[in-house]
Amino acid sequence: MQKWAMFSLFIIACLLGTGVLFQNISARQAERAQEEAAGPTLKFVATNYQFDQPEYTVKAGETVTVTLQNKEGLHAVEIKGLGIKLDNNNKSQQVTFDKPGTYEVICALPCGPGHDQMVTKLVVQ
Ligand SMILES: [Cu+2]
Repeated sequence: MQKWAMFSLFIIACLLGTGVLFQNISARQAERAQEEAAGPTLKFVATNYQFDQPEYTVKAGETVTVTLQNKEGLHAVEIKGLGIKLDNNNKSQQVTFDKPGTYEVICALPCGPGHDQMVTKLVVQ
């Protein structure tokens, strides 16, 4: 009798485990589908005192979701010559880059002693 009870508990635990596993997988799939639906993205991750990449690339003519993530400190990002500026109040913007070229990207908010070094590049191909 006790053996049966243990066995039943074991089966229930297995079923619960499998359920949780599948739930995780479908949640991840939904997340990925959402990202794909959002289209191409250009994400600037800012820390004290740099951006996460020395160079970013986008394709000309493509509509891109440009976002700023302040991972450390408080920064703003400006793509020079295009009039695109993002900060904590306006973290995301849809942009279609029409003109191929290399654009200077800077931090547009005096953020501290390393502020002047917060420079990166955007290449529109
Ligand atoms: Cu700055």
